[in-house]
Amino acid sequence: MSAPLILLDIAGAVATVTLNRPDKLNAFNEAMHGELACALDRIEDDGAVRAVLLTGAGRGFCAGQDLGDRVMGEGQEPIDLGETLERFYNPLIRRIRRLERPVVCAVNGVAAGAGANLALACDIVLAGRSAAFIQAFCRIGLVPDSGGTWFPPRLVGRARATGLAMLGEPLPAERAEAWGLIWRCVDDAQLIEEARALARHLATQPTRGLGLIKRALNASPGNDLDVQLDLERDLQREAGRTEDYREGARAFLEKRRPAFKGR
Ligand code: T3D
Repeated sequence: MSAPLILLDIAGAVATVTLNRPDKLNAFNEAMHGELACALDRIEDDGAVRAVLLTGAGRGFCAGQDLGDRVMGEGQEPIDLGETLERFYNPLIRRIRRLERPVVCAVNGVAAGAGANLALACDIVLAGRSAAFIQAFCRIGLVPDSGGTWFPPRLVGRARATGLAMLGEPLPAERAEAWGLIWRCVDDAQLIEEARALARHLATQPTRGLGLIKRALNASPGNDLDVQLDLERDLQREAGRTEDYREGARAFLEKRRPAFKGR
């Protein structure tokens, strides 16, 4: 039996998803997309999961699409890459952005092509010092996808996003942090433990409130201030009805640590 391409480990309230094709730097093929979709199904269906950690096995995080599946013979009709985005990559990015639970990404090595943008779709991105982000698409005549023309300009500005997209140079993790592309760069040896600790912490926090924060931040780039203020009003109304808000306010007044339940 062949090894699973995605490992899913649910421990307490944290689900850890590991991309597991290390010999190909965890590049995506269709089977891996299928297994990742199943892992996300399980996570979405499991109300006890309150935080997700995404990482890669081996020395790379993810090298994007497996180009071995894209080699075309002479005279052969090109594969419709719009269709593969529609079927695999776009639903993946949408699911991560819409999952109303925090997703931490531990970028354990190179993140290239769709692999870089998969990382950027996560909520809090930690990267090992030896990791790098590469918008590798231009090197092979493609356009950044999986959010590669959406996340970078919003995170680092158009000038830097254009340089990354048109030059395809590796952006080392330290500079990615300095530019504001990711949350933090940490020593390689500490990466997975720090990411786990962060995910465990988030899993004890007001899950519904965090989900509503994510919804507000997702909507923000397309809204003007008036629309965003209205959205904040609506989401705050919802947050104000949660058990966790009741507990948070009570715990503050009683000068004790809150015990959030994610409800
Ligand atoms: O196609 C569609 O459906 C549209 C969607 C597209 C989304 C995309 O992601 S397009 C972009 C695809 N990705 C790339 O262009 C990146 C290709 N990889 C690289 O440029 C380099 O591998 C890296 C810069 C990521 C890392 O370089 P390095 O020197 O550390 O490692 P390496 O030696 O190049 O790679 C190690 C092995 O992984 C190697 O296999 P081997 O020779 O040991 O058997 C290499 O071929 C393999 N590998 C790495 N990336 C891919 C890959 N094999 C297939 N596809 C890959 N993307």
